[in-house]
Amino acid sequence: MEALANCAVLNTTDSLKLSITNHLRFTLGAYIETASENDWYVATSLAVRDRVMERATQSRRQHRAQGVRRVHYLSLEYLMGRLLENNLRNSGIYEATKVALSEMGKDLDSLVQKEPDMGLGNGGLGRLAACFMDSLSTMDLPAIGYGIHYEFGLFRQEFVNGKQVEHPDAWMRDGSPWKIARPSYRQTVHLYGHTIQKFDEFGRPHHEWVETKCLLGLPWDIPIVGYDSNTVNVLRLWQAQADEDFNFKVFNEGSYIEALREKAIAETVSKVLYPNDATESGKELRLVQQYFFVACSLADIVRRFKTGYDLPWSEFPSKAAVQLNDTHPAVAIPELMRILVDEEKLEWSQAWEICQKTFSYTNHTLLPEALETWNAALFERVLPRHLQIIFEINKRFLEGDVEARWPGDGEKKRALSLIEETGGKKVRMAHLSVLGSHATNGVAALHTRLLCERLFPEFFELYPDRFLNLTNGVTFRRWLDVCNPQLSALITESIGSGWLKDSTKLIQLDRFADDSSFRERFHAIKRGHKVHLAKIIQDTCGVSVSPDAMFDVQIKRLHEYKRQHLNLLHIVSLYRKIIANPNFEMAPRVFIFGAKAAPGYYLAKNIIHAINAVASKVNHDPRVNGRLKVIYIPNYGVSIAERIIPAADLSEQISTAGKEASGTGNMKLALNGALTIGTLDGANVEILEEVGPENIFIFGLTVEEVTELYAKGYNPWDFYHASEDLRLSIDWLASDYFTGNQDEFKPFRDSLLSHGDPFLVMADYESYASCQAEVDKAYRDQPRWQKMAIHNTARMGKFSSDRTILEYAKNVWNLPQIGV
Ligand code: GL2
Repeated sequence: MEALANCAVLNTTDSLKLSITNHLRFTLGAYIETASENDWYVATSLAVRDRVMERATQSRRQHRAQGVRRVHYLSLEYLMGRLLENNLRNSGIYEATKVALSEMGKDLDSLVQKEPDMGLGNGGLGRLAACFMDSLSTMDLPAIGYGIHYEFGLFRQEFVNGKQVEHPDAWMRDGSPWKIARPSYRQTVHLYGHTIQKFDEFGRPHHEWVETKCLLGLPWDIPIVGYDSNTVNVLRLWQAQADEDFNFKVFNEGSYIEALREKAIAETVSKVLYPNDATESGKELRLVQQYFFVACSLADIVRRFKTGYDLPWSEFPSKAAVQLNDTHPAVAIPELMRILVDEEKLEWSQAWEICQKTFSYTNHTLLPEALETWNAALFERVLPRHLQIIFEINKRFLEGDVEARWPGDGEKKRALSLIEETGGKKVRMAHLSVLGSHATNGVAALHTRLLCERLFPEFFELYPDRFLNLTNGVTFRRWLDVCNPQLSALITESIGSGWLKDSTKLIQLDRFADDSSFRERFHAIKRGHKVHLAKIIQDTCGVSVSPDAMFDVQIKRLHEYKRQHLNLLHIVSLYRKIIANPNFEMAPRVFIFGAKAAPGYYLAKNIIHAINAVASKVNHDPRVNGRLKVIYIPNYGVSIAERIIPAADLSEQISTAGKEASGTGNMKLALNGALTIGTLDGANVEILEEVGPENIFIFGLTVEEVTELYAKGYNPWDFYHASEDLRLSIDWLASDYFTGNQDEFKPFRDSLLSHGDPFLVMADYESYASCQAEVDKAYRDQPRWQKMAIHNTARMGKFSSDRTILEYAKNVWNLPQIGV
């Protein structure tokens, strides 16, 4: 690996051995003879971190010396997973470290498993941020990721009698060798209080925010190692701490306990990740979290600008780009205005221009319930000055651009306003984000089109040039090289190295689909992963599955729009057919689910219970005779995904058209040679374009057909009565057969029938079931299936997050690639 030539001496087996043993002895105080597996994991990680930190410092120095523009990625979530193996492979020292450890009697692959997942995110949005961090370093782009140092990540899921139970995820109870505290960059954040207007000597008014409560933000840095590159950027996560002077008065009065109680309250701000995916709950603590990390991050960016350069404020955007990962950090817009107007005394219009040039915004969902709004009264209590600023932005906008474009049109003003007036005033964070930035992007072509046509039609009319599409991608390092090193090696052997950094090269694999000996090797790798996953399933679920059955996988958050229940109804239908006809022929299938439901999402939890109830019947029914197994792997997360994805044959991407903004699991699975059964939704549309209709299974209503169906009037009962298969399956599921209790799955059945089936499960069922019959036929023709699988892997080049990131760099951030 060329890029590391300058520190080659550090990367020899002997040097690594010395580092690891030194850390064992001097950092951990352990004896080599008696050190625990965890000690070995920590010592190895620290040895790797030493090498990485050297490059992080070099990168920072280089970026500063060249005075380059940096992107600052603001995200409330980062779903990083484990770091050791990824960092070893990305820095090209995996083999040397493996040898070093084995010479000391240790197995690297088992040490790697000691690392707890860093699960500081809910799902796709958080994992996307993690993939982007990998690509930013790999593509040599100057970047900093900002987020929250949550003490507890996404909850740990357990099933008790088939029902989800949540436990805290204490991922850093034992510390983490990857993070480094940077107390010298601590920040102070103000909250609550009130504003007063004052006048300067010329009688000009200005605002002061007074009698606030203070919090401190301590930054923790995590180095992000690029693949085959010397750039090491950092992810900077803020931990909330009580101000030293916090409630000093109470303390002095002798109320020691009371003072410490307040301190504990201050520290709850970074305690726990909100476990909601794509839905918001409007809670005060969430707003405080958002403002806390935004204020710390902007203060950090401003500090760097002021100390690094001697430039006027108008040059701020030429040094700093700030990307808002969804609306969660949108309060950054009024915060930067506050800094520029109140603290730096800039004119409003100049401050506003700087803001718009600095920020850009990614929208990740069209679901109305996920569009963040904040009750204005709550907002005012927590951030009184920011609400004033938002009102002022809104006033100038409505009286300026909107009035100029649509004079006297109250309807347009209502539609565009940053404030929703119905049912109590609410701040619309998506409108604020579009208005306060120079670019708004969707995350797949279809999603961006719907964003412009349906979500922001008026903004799109007013500012068409602000909107663009940037289709998501995933890092091929973690999602192929790390999770499927066997396939990675086969690809390199076949088309040479280079494809891991230039994914367009992957297409060279396409011609190997016709090579039967290649097909056999490709298939043997898949089978190896299936054997491995079968063992995990045996160990965690106590069910034995055959690696020769089709592994049909649906792994993602549990949500009605993702339609795990559509999958389940099809399973119930197969089960019924098998019982009715002992000779029913089908390729044996293992249906594999992995999904967490938001703890307060009652219906999603009912669906989990239903899947588990069906699983326990199917898996123990001798009449099934090996044709069907249903597996629900508990506690789905990044690490288990790395085991499931390489073992998958079929990838279920079956959301209601128009609901899944992009999806990224769809890309990871296809990259690892799973065929997709999917709707024309999100990035599935572009996967279809890449692989061709002969290599994918598409079913269901299109976005336009969904609209037509609603216009006609949708009645799920029509579909219930028209399909005997569907009717019998639903009624059976809602009977006492699966749990002994009639009412157990009534909520599930009601949602599909009497509550109107909001995600069109009934309407799409027949199309789905007949598409599944096609899948069955294709799987029974193994040479055909394997060809299709290879075409899928070969044609995924577009979906590398490197491509996505380079598009952001060119079209949004105007960022140079800097070799370090
Ligand atoms: C999501 C979308 O639902 C998903 O389709 C998309 O792939 C990701 C990343 O862009 O973003 N939006 C969202 O709020 N979550 C997502 O996963 N949580």
